[in-house]
Amino acid sequence: AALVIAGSGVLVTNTADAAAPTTLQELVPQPVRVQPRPDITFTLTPAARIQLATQDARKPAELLARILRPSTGYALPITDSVSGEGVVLTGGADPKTGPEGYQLDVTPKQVVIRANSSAGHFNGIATLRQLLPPRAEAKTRQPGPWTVPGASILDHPRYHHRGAMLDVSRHFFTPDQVKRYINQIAAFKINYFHLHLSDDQGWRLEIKSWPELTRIGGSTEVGGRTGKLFYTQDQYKDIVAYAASRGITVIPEFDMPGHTNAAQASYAELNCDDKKRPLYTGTEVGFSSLCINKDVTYKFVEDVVREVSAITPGPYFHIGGDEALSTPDADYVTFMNRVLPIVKKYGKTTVGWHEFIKTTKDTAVVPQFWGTTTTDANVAAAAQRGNKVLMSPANRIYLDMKYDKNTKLGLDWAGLVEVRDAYSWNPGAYLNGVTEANVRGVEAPLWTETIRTSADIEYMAFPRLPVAAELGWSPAAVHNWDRFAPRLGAQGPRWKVQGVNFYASTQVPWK
Ligand code: TNX
Repeated sequence: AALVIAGSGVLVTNTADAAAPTTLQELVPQPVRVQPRPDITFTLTPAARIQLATQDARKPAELLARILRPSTGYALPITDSVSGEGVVLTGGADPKTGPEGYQLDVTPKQVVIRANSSAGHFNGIATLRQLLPPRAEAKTRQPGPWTVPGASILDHPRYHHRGAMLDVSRHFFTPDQVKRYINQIAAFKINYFHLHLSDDQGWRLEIKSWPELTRIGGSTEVGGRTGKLFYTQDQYKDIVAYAASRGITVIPEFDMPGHTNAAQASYAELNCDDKKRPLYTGTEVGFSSLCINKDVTYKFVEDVVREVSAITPGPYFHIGGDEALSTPDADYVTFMNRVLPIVKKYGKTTVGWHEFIKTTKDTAVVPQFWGTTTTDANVAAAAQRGNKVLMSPANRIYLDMKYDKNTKLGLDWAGLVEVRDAYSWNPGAYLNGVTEANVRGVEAPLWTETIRTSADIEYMAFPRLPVAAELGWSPAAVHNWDRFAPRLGAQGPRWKVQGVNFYASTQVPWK
Protein backbone atom coordinates (compact mmCIF):
# COMPACT_ATOMS: atom_id res chain seq x y z
CA ALA A 1 0.00 0.00 0.00
CA ALA A 2 1.30 3.45 -0.86
CA LEU A 3 1.69 6.02 1.83
CA VAL A 4 0.10 9.35 1.12
CA ILE A 5 0.90 12.42 3.14
CA ALA A 6 -2.34 14.40 3.30
CA GLY A 7 -2.33 18.20 3.18
CA SER A 8 -2.40 18.33 6.97
CA GLY A 9 0.96 16.62 7.07
CA VAL A 10 -0.70 13.44 8.39
CA LEU A 11 0.16 10.05 7.00
CA VAL A 12 -2.76 8.11 5.58
CA THR A 13 -2.64 4.77 3.82
CA ASN A 14 -3.89 4.52 0.29
CA THR A 15 -5.17 0.96 0.50
CA ALA A 16 -6.53 1.01 -3.06
CA ASP A 17 -2.99 0.70 -4.37
CA ALA A 18 -1.16 -2.52 -3.61
CA ALA A 19 1.81 -1.69 -5.82
CA ALA A 20 5.31 -2.68 -4.75
CA PRO A 21 7.28 0.00 -2.87
CA THR A 22 8.72 2.60 -5.18
CA THR A 23 11.16 5.43 -4.75
CA LEU A 24 8.09 7.47 -3.76
CA GLN A 25 8.26 5.82 -0.34
CA GLU A 26 12.00 6.37 -0.03
CA LEU A 27 12.35 10.13 0.12
CA VAL A 28 14.54 11.84 2.75
CA PRO A 29 13.48 14.34 3.89
CA GLN A 30 9.83 13.31 3.66
CA PRO A 31 7.84 15.87 1.64
CA VAL A 32 4.73 17.58 2.97
CA ARG A 33 2.38 15.87 0.52
CA VAL A 34 2.95 12.96 -1.85
CA GLN A 35 0.05 11.75 -3.98
CA PRO A 36 0.97 8.62 -5.93
CA ARG A 37 -0.39 8.27 -9.48
CA PRO A 38 -0.01 4.52 -9.87
CA ASP A 39 -1.43 4.67 -13.41
CA ILE A 40 1.46 6.84 -14.63
CA THR A 41 5.20 6.51 -15.02
CA PHE A 42 7.69 8.80 -16.71
CA THR A 43 10.82 7.44 -18.36
CA LEU A 44 13.77 9.60 -19.28
CA THR A 45 14.88 8.87 -22.87
CA PRO A 46 17.72 10.09 -25.10
CA ALA A 47 15.33 12.71 -26.51
CA ALA A 48 14.73 14.34 -23.12
CA ARG A 49 15.57 17.99 -22.63
CA ILE A 50 15.77 20.06 -19.46
CA GLN A 51 13.41 22.91 -20.23
CA LEU A 52 13.59 26.27 -18.50
CA ALA A 53 10.50 28.46 -18.28
CA THR A 54 12.24 30.63 -15.68
CA GLN A 55 15.84 31.76 -15.33
CA ASP A 56 15.56 31.08 -11.56
CA ALA A 57 16.00 27.45 -12.54
CA ARG A 58 19.19 27.74 -14.61
CA LYS A 59 21.68 26.71 -11.90
CA PRO A 60 19.39 23.94 -10.63
CA ALA A 61 19.02 22.71 -14.22
CA GLU A 62 22.80 22.69 -14.68
CA LEU A 63 23.16 20.66 -11.49
CA LEU A 64 20.60 18.12 -12.69
CA ALA A 65 22.36 17.84 -16.05
CA ARG A 66 25.77 17.35 -14.38
CA ILE A 67 24.35 14.45 -12.36
CA LEU A 68 22.33 12.71 -15.07
CA ARG A 69 24.51 13.07 -18.18
CA PRO A 70 27.31 10.72 -17.04
CA SER A 71 25.00 7.98 -15.70
CA THR A 72 22.41 8.00 -18.49
CA GLY A 73 24.79 8.87 -21.31
CA TYR A 74 22.06 11.18 -22.68
CA ALA A 75 22.79 14.68 -23.99
CA LEU A 76 20.09 16.32 -21.83
CA PRO A 77 20.42 19.78 -23.37
CA ILE A 78 19.15 22.70 -21.33
CA THR A 79 16.70 24.73 -23.42
CA ASP A 80 14.82 27.98 -22.96
CA SER A 81 11.71 26.66 -24.67
CA VAL A 82 9.15 24.36 -23.15
CA SER A 83 7.98 21.56 -25.39
CA GLY A 84 8.36 17.86 -25.83
CA GLU A 85 9.56 15.29 -23.37
CA GLY A 86 11.88 15.92 -20.46
CA VAL A 87 12.09 17.85 -17.21
CA VAL A 88 10.28 21.19 -17.15
CA LEU A 89 11.34 23.82 -14.61
CA THR A 90 8.80 26.59 -14.31
CA GLY A 91 7.42 29.27 -12.00
CA GLY A 92 3.83 29.69 -10.86
CA ALA A 93 3.95 27.34 -7.88
CA ASP A 94 1.12 27.23 -5.35
CA PRO A 95 1.76 30.04 -2.81
CA LYS A 96 1.65 27.33 -0.12
CA THR A 97 5.12 26.27 -1.30
CA GLY A 98 6.53 29.53 0.07
CA PRO A 99 9.99 30.88 -0.74
CA GLU A 100 11.77 27.50 -0.80
CA GLY A 101 9.15 24.91 -1.67
CA TYR A 102 8.13 23.33 -4.95
CA GLN A 103 5.56 21.19 -6.68
CA LEU A 104 6.64 18.17 -8.66
CA ASP A 105 4.22 16.53 -11.08
CA VAL A 106 5.05 13.40 -13.00
CA THR A 107 3.22 13.05 -16.30
CA PRO A 108 3.89 10.42 -18.99
CA LYS A 109 6.09 12.76 -21.06
CA GLN A 110 7.33 15.31 -18.54
CA VAL A 111 8.39 15.80 -14.96
CA VAL A 112 7.22 19.33 -14.16
CA ILE A 113 8.85 21.14 -11.24
CA ARG A 114 7.17 24.39 -10.25
CA ALA A 115 8.85 26.76 -7.82
CA ASN A 116 8.88 30.48 -7.16
CA SER A 117 12.60 30.74 -6.49
CA SER A 118 15.93 29.22 -7.34
CA ALA A 119 15.98 27.58 -3.88
CA GLY A 120 12.65 25.91 -4.66
CA HIS A 121 14.05 24.50 -7.90
CA PHE A 122 17.15 23.15 -6.14
CA ASN A 123 14.87 21.46 -3.61
CA GLY A 124 12.62 20.01 -6.32
CA ILE A 125 15.65 18.63 -8.10
CA ALA A 126 16.89 16.98 -4.91
CA THR A 127 13.54 15.17 -4.80
CA LEU A 128 13.69 14.18 -8.48
CA ARG A 129 17.16 12.66 -7.95
CA GLN A 130 15.74 10.39 -5.24
CA LEU A 131 12.78 9.39 -7.44
CA LEU A 132 15.16 8.04 -10.07
CA PRO A 133 16.92 4.68 -9.57
CA PRO A 134 20.09 4.84 -7.40
CA ARG A 135 22.34 4.15 -10.42
CA ALA A 136 21.35 7.61 -11.74
CA GLU A 137 23.97 8.89 -9.26
CA ALA A 138 26.80 6.93 -10.92
CA LYS A 139 29.74 8.73 -12.57
CA THR A 140 29.82 6.22 -15.44
CA ARG A 141 27.22 5.13 -17.95
CA GLN A 142 24.59 2.73 -16.57
CA PRO A 143 21.76 0.75 -18.16
CA GLY A 144 18.24 2.25 -18.06
CA PRO A 145 15.33 2.35 -17.80
CA TRP A 146 15.27 5.76 -16.09
CA THR A 147 11.82 5.52 -14.67
CA VAL A 148 10.13 7.94 -12.27
CA PRO A 149 6.95 6.75 -10.52
CA GLY A 150 3.79 8.77 -11.18
CA ALA A 151 3.12 11.30 -8.46
CA SER A 152 2.08 14.76 -7.54
CA ILE A 153 4.19 16.28 -4.76
CA LEU A 154 3.79 19.55 -2.88
CA ASP A 155 6.60 20.37 -0.50
CA HIS A 156 8.13 23.12 1.61
CA PRO A 157 10.44 23.17 4.63
CA ARG A 158 9.50 23.27 8.30
CA TYR A 159 12.49 25.57 8.97
CA HIS A 160 14.42 27.95 6.74
CA HIS A 161 17.85 26.85 8.00
CA ARG A 162 19.07 23.30 7.40
CA GLY A 163 22.77 23.32 8.03
CA ALA A 164 25.95 21.32 8.19
CA MET A 165 29.24 22.45 9.72
CA LEU A 166 32.72 21.20 8.98
CA ASP A 167 35.67 22.00 11.28
CA VAL A 168 38.63 22.46 8.93
CA SER A 169 40.80 23.79 11.75
CA ARG A 170 41.49 20.74 13.93
CA HIS A 171 42.25 18.82 10.77
CA PHE A 172 42.58 20.59 7.46
CA PHE A 173 40.60 19.36 4.47
CA THR A 174 41.52 20.27 0.90
CA PRO A 175 39.11 22.21 -1.31
CA ASP A 176 38.29 18.94 -3.11
CA GLN A 177 37.45 17.21 0.17
CA VAL A 178 35.25 20.14 1.20
CA LYS A 179 33.47 20.10 -2.16
CA ARG A 180 32.91 16.36 -1.88
CA TYR A 181 31.07 16.92 1.40
CA ILE A 182 29.11 19.90 0.02
CA ASN A 183 28.01 17.74 -2.88
CA GLN A 184 26.84 14.99 -0.50
CA ILE A 185 24.85 17.27 1.81
CA ALA A 186 23.13 19.05 -1.10
CA ALA A 187 21.29 15.80 -1.88
CA PHE A 188 19.31 16.24 1.37
CA LYS A 189 18.16 19.84 0.82
CA ILE A 190 20.80 21.29 3.17
CA ASN A 191 20.97 25.01 2.37
CA TYR A 192 23.71 26.34 4.71
CA PHE A 193 27.29 25.15 5.00
CA HIS A 194 29.17 26.50 8.02
CA LEU A 195 32.96 26.40 7.73
CA HIS A 196 34.80 26.54 11.07
CA LEU A 197 37.90 28.32 9.72
CA SER A 198 39.93 29.11 12.82
CA ASP A 199 40.71 27.50 16.14
CA ASP A 200 43.65 26.84 18.46
CA GLN A 201 45.17 24.36 16.04
CA GLY A 202 44.90 26.26 12.78
CA TRP A 203 43.99 29.44 10.90
CA ARG A 204 42.67 28.27 7.54
CA LEU A 205 41.89 31.31 5.35
CA GLU A 206 44.32 33.76 3.82
CA ILE A 207 43.90 37.27 5.29
CA LYS A 208 45.91 39.61 3.06
CA SER A 209 46.43 42.28 5.74
CA TRP A 210 47.67 39.69 8.28
CA PRO A 211 49.71 37.21 6.20
CA GLU A 212 51.33 35.42 9.14
CA LEU A 213 47.92 34.01 10.17
CA THR A 214 48.21 31.40 7.45
CA ARG A 215 52.01 31.31 7.03
CA ILE A 216 52.42 30.36 10.69
CA GLY A 217 48.91 29.67 11.99
CA GLY A 218 47.98 27.60 8.96
CA SER A 219 51.09 25.45 9.01
CA THR A 220 49.95 22.57 11.22
CA GLU A 221 46.97 20.73 12.71
CA VAL A 222 46.01 18.17 15.37
CA GLY A 223 48.64 15.46 15.39
CA GLY A 224 51.37 17.76 14.06
CA ARG A 225 51.24 17.29 10.27
CA THR A 226 52.77 20.34 8.57
CA GLY A 227 52.20 22.03 5.23
CA LYS A 228 50.28 24.87 3.61
CA LEU A 229 47.14 23.88 5.45
CA PHE A 230 44.91 26.81 4.46
CA TYR A 231 42.77 28.19 1.64
CA THR A 232 43.83 31.15 -0.42
CA GLN A 233 41.06 33.70 -0.88
CA ASP A 234 40.64 32.43 -4.44
CA GLN A 235 40.22 28.86 -3.21
CA TYR A 236 37.65 30.01 -0.66
CA LYS A 237 35.73 31.92 -3.36
CA ASP A 238 35.75 28.78 -5.46
CA ILE A 239 34.31 26.74 -2.56
CA VAL A 240 31.63 29.39 -2.01
CA ALA A 241 30.72 29.31 -5.72
CA TYR A 242 30.65 25.50 -5.72
CA ALA A 243 28.23 25.57 -2.78
CA ALA A 244 26.08 28.22 -4.50
CA SER A 245 25.82 26.04 -7.60
CA ARG A 246 24.17 23.46 -5.33
CA GLY A 247 21.82 25.91 -3.58
CA ILE A 248 24.00 26.24 -0.49
CA THR A 249 25.10 29.44 1.30
CA VAL A 250 28.46 29.36 3.08
CA ILE A 251 28.70 30.77 6.63
CA PRO A 252 32.36 31.46 7.54
CA GLU A 253 33.31 31.17 11.21
CA PHE A 254 36.28 32.77 12.93
CA ASP A 255 36.14 31.70 16.54
CA MET A 256 36.78 34.50 19.09
CA PRO A 257 37.77 35.53 21.73
CA GLY A 258 38.78 31.97 22.74
CA HIS A 259 39.94 29.18 20.42
CA THR A 260 42.52 31.65 19.08
CA ASN A 261 45.90 30.04 19.71
CA ALA A 262 46.76 29.82 16.00
CA ALA A 263 46.34 33.60 15.65
CA GLN A 264 48.27 34.19 18.89
CA ALA A 265 51.09 31.99 17.55
CA SER A 266 51.21 34.08 14.36
CA TYR A 267 51.34 37.61 15.84
CA ALA A 268 52.96 38.66 19.13
CA GLU A 269 50.75 41.76 19.38
CA LEU A 270 47.59 39.66 19.71
CA ASN A 271 48.86 38.57 23.14
CA CYS A 272 48.62 40.77 26.25
CA ASP A 273 52.29 40.00 27.03
CA ASP A 274 53.40 40.67 23.41
CA LYS A 275 54.86 37.17 23.16
CA LYS A 276 53.93 34.72 20.43
CA ARG A 277 52.37 31.50 21.63
CA PRO A 278 53.73 28.15 20.42
CA LEU A 279 51.69 26.34 17.78
CA TYR A 280 49.29 23.81 19.29
CA THR A 281 48.57 20.34 17.92
CA GLY A 282 46.66 18.78 20.83
CA THR A 283 42.90 18.67 21.45
CA GLU A 284 42.33 20.56 24.70
CA VAL A 285 39.95 23.54 24.63
CA GLY A 286 39.60 26.73 26.65
CA PHE A 287 43.24 27.81 27.14
CA SER A 288 43.51 30.71 24.66
CA SER A 289 42.12 34.25 24.51
CA LEU A 290 42.64 37.34 22.44
CA CYS A 291 43.83 40.35 24.47
CA ILE A 292 40.61 42.21 25.29
CA ASN A 293 42.05 45.59 26.29
CA LYS A 294 44.29 46.26 23.30
CA ASP A 295 43.06 48.32 20.35
CA VAL A 296 45.08 46.17 17.95
CA THR A 297 42.75 43.27 18.80
CA TYR A 298 39.84 45.17 17.26
CA LYS A 299 41.88 46.30 14.27
CA PHE A 300 42.65 42.61 13.72
CA VAL A 301 39.00 41.62 14.05
CA GLU A 302 37.90 44.41 11.73
CA ASP A 303 40.47 43.46 9.08
CA VAL A 304 39.32 39.85 9.19
CA VAL A 305 35.63 40.73 9.07
CA ARG A 306 36.21 43.20 6.21
CA GLU A 307 38.28 40.85 4.05
CA VAL A 308 36.07 37.82 4.65
CA SER A 309 32.83 39.74 4.17
CA ALA A 310 34.07 41.04 0.82
CA ILE A 311 34.41 37.50 -0.53
CA THR A 312 31.33 36.02 1.16
CA PRO A 313 28.09 36.68 -0.74
CA GLY A 314 25.95 35.15 2.02
CA PRO A 315 24.52 37.45 4.71
CA TYR A 316 26.06 35.71 7.76
CA PHE A 317 29.34 35.89 9.68
CA HIS A 318 29.87 33.44 12.55
CA ILE A 319 31.97 34.88 15.38
CA GLY A 320 32.29 31.68 17.42
CA GLY A 321 32.21 32.83 21.04
CA ASP A 322 32.19 29.36 22.61
CA GLU A 323 34.14 28.03 25.55
CA ALA A 324 36.00 31.30 26.24
CA LEU A 325 37.20 29.77 29.48
CA SER A 326 40.34 31.92 29.59
CA THR A 327 38.44 35.18 29.05
CA PRO A 328 36.96 36.70 32.24
CA ASP A 329 33.19 37.25 31.97
CA ALA A 330 33.40 41.04 31.98
CA ASP A 331 36.05 40.93 29.25
CA TYR A 332 33.91 38.60 27.17
CA VAL A 333 31.09 41.17 27.31
CA THR A 334 33.49 44.00 26.45
CA PHE A 335 34.80 42.01 23.50
CA MET A 336 31.36 41.20 22.07
CA ASN A 337 30.20 44.80 22.56
CA ARG A 338 33.03 45.91 20.29
CA VAL A 339 32.89 43.06 17.79
CA LEU A 340 29.16 42.78 17.05
CA PRO A 341 29.02 46.35 15.61
CA ILE A 342 32.00 45.50 13.38
CA VAL A 343 30.10 42.60 11.83
CA LYS A 344 27.14 44.91 11.26
CA LYS A 345 29.38 47.59 9.75
CA TYR A 346 30.40 45.15 7.00
CA GLY A 347 26.78 44.30 6.24
CA LYS A 348 26.67 40.86 7.83
CA THR A 349 24.37 39.28 10.40
CA THR A 350 26.13 37.68 13.36
CA VAL A 351 25.79 34.02 14.14
CA GLY A 352 27.54 32.76 17.27
CA TRP A 353 27.67 29.79 19.60
CA HIS A 354 24.89 30.47 22.10
CA GLU A 355 27.09 31.78 24.94
CA PHE A 356 27.42 35.13 23.15
CA ILE A 357 23.69 35.88 23.29
CA LYS A 358 23.95 37.00 26.94
CA THR A 359 25.93 40.03 25.73
CA THR A 360 23.37 41.56 23.36
CA LYS A 361 19.69 42.47 23.04
CA ASP A 362 19.92 42.66 19.24
CA THR A 363 17.14 40.37 18.01
CA ALA A 364 18.64 40.07 14.52
CA VAL A 365 21.61 37.99 15.64
CA VAL A 366 21.48 34.18 15.63
CA PRO A 367 22.40 32.12 18.71
CA GLN A 368 23.42 28.57 17.84
CA PHE A 369 22.52 26.30 20.75
CA TRP A 370 25.07 23.53 21.26
CA GLY A 371 24.39 22.55 24.88
CA THR A 372 23.41 19.20 26.33
CA THR A 373 20.65 20.47 28.62
CA THR A 374 17.08 21.41 27.76
CA THR A 375 17.19 24.61 29.78
CA ASP A 376 19.25 27.70 28.99
CA ALA A 377 17.99 30.92 30.55
CA ASN A 378 19.92 33.24 28.23
CA VAL A 379 18.79 31.48 25.06
CA ALA A 380 15.19 31.34 26.29
CA ALA A 381 15.26 35.07 27.15
CA ALA A 382 16.64 35.86 23.70
CA ALA A 383 13.92 33.76 22.08
CA GLN A 384 11.30 35.65 24.09
CA ARG A 385 12.76 38.93 22.80
CA GLY A 386 12.53 37.64 19.24
CA ASN A 387 15.83 35.99 18.34
CA LYS A 388 15.56 32.89 16.19
CA VAL A 389 17.60 30.02 17.57
CA LEU A 390 19.66 27.62 15.47
CA MET A 391 19.47 24.18 17.11
CA SER A 392 22.59 21.98 17.40
CA PRO A 393 22.23 20.15 20.72
CA ALA A 394 25.49 18.22 21.12
CA ASN A 395 23.96 15.07 22.59
CA ARG A 396 21.60 14.79 19.59
CA ILE A 397 23.15 16.12 16.45
CA TYR A 398 26.91 16.53 16.93
CA LEU A 399 28.22 14.36 14.14
CA ASP A 400 31.54 13.85 15.95
CA MET A 401 29.92 11.92 18.80
CA LYS A 402 30.53 8.16 18.65
CA TYR A 403 27.53 6.04 17.63
CA ASP A 404 28.30 3.45 20.30
CA LYS A 405 31.22 2.37 22.45
CA ASN A 406 32.78 0.47 19.55
CA THR A 407 32.95 3.47 17.20
CA LYS A 408 36.65 4.06 16.54
CA LEU A 409 36.34 7.69 15.43
CA GLY A 410 34.83 10.54 17.36
CA LEU A 411 34.41 11.75 20.93
CA ASP A 412 31.88 10.93 23.62
CA TRP A 413 31.79 13.94 25.96
CA ALA A 414 28.14 14.61 25.03
CA GLY A 415 27.24 10.91 25.05
CA LEU A 416 26.94 8.11 22.52
CA VAL A 417 24.56 9.11 19.72
CA GLU A 418 23.12 6.22 17.72
CA VAL A 419 20.98 7.04 14.68
CA ARG A 420 17.74 6.74 16.59
CA ASP A 421 19.04 9.07 19.33
CA ALA A 422 19.92 11.62 16.67
CA TYR A 423 16.34 11.41 15.37
CA SER A 424 14.43 11.34 18.66
CA TRP A 425 13.95 14.98 19.54
CA ASN A 426 11.76 17.82 18.39
CA PRO A 427 13.70 21.00 17.49
CA GLY A 428 10.56 23.10 18.05
CA ALA A 429 9.93 21.82 21.59
CA TYR A 430 13.38 20.88 22.85
CA LEU A 431 14.57 23.88 24.85
CA ASN A 432 12.36 25.27 27.58
CA GLY A 433 11.05 28.65 26.47
CA VAL A 434 12.08 28.11 22.83
CA THR A 435 9.02 27.21 20.83
CA GLU A 436 8.48 26.30 17.18
CA ALA A 437 8.23 29.95 16.11
CA ASN A 438 11.51 30.78 17.91
CA VAL A 439 13.49 28.20 15.97
CA ARG A 440 15.42 29.16 12.87
CA GLY A 441 16.44 25.63 12.02
CA VAL A 442 18.79 22.73 12.66
CA GLU A 443 22.52 22.43 12.04
CA ALA A 444 24.64 19.29 12.37
CA PRO A 445 28.24 20.24 13.26
CA LEU A 446 31.19 17.95 12.55
CA TRP A 447 34.22 18.69 14.75
CA THR A 448 37.35 17.03 13.51
CA GLU A 449 39.74 16.35 16.38
CA THR A 450 39.62 12.65 15.36
CA ILE A 451 38.54 13.04 11.73
CA ARG A 452 41.22 13.11 9.03
CA THR A 453 39.88 11.82 5.71
CA SER A 454 36.79 12.04 3.53
CA ALA A 455 36.00 8.45 4.51
CA ASP A 456 36.08 9.58 8.17
CA ILE A 457 33.77 12.53 7.45
CA GLU A 458 31.31 10.27 5.65
CA TYR A 459 31.31 7.60 8.35
CA MET A 460 30.28 10.11 11.00
CA ALA A 461 27.89 12.18 8.83
CA PHE A 462 26.02 9.37 7.12
CA PRO A 463 23.40 8.53 8.11
CA ARG A 464 23.11 11.21 10.85
CA LEU A 465 23.37 14.25 8.54
CA PRO A 466 20.22 13.11 6.65
CA VAL A 467 18.57 12.74 10.06
CA ALA A 468 19.28 16.42 10.72
CA ALA A 469 17.95 17.25 7.26
CA GLU A 470 14.70 15.38 7.99
CA LEU A 471 14.28 17.17 11.35
CA GLY A 472 14.88 20.52 9.70
CA TRP A 473 12.67 19.99 6.66
CA SER A 474 9.81 17.58 7.25
CA PRO A 475 6.56 18.50 9.03
CA ALA A 476 6.53 17.72 12.76
CA ALA A 477 3.44 15.50 12.22
CA VAL A 478 5.51 13.13 10.05
CA HIS A 479 7.96 12.39 12.87
CA ASN A 480 7.90 8.63 13.42
CA TRP A 481 10.97 6.40 13.74
CA ASP A 482 9.31 3.28 12.36
CA ARG A 483 8.37 5.08 9.16
CA PHE A 484 11.59 7.06 8.93
CA ALA A 485 14.03 4.16 9.38
CA PRO A 486 13.12 2.36 6.10
CA ARG A 487 13.31 5.63 4.16
CA LEU A 488 16.77 6.19 5.60
CA GLY A 489 17.70 2.59 4.81
CA ALA A 490 16.74 3.16 1.19
CA GLN A 491 19.61 5.67 0.88
CA GLY A 492 22.12 2.82 1.28
CA PRO A 493 22.15 1.82 -2.42
CA ARG A 494 22.58 5.48 -3.41
CA TRP A 495 25.57 5.90 -1.10
CA LYS A 496 27.07 2.69 -2.48
CA VAL A 497 26.77 4.05 -6.02
CA GLN A 498 28.27 7.39 -4.92
CA GLY A 499 31.06 5.74 -2.93
CA VAL A 500 29.93 7.27 0.37
CA ASN A 501 31.50 5.46 3.35
CA PHE A 502 28.36 5.39 5.54
CA TYR A 503 27.92 3.72 8.95
CA ALA A 504 25.58 0.76 8.47
CA SER A 505 23.85 1.09 11.84
CA THR A 506 21.97 -2.07 12.88
CA GLN A 507 19.08 0.19 13.89
CA VAL A 508 18.33 0.90 10.21
CA PRO A 509 16.78 -1.66 7.81
CA TRP A 510 19.24 -1.12 4.95
CA LYS A 511 17.94 -1.82 1.49
C1 TNX B 1 32.99 21.64 21.86
S1 TNX B 1 30.76 22.86 20.67
C2 TNX B 1 33.46 22.66 21.07
C3 TNX B 1 34.50 22.38 20.08
C4 TNX B 1 34.94 20.95 20.11
C5 TNX B 1 33.73 20.06 20.29
C6 TNX B 1 34.04 18.60 20.20
C7 TNX B 1 31.60 24.04 20.65
C8 TNX B 1 30.92 25.24 20.28
N1 TNX B 1 32.89 23.90 21.00
O1 TNX B 1 35.60 23.25 20.29
O2 TNX B 1 35.57 20.66 18.91
O3 TNX B 1 33.15 20.35 21.53
O4 TNX B 1 32.88 17.86 20.23
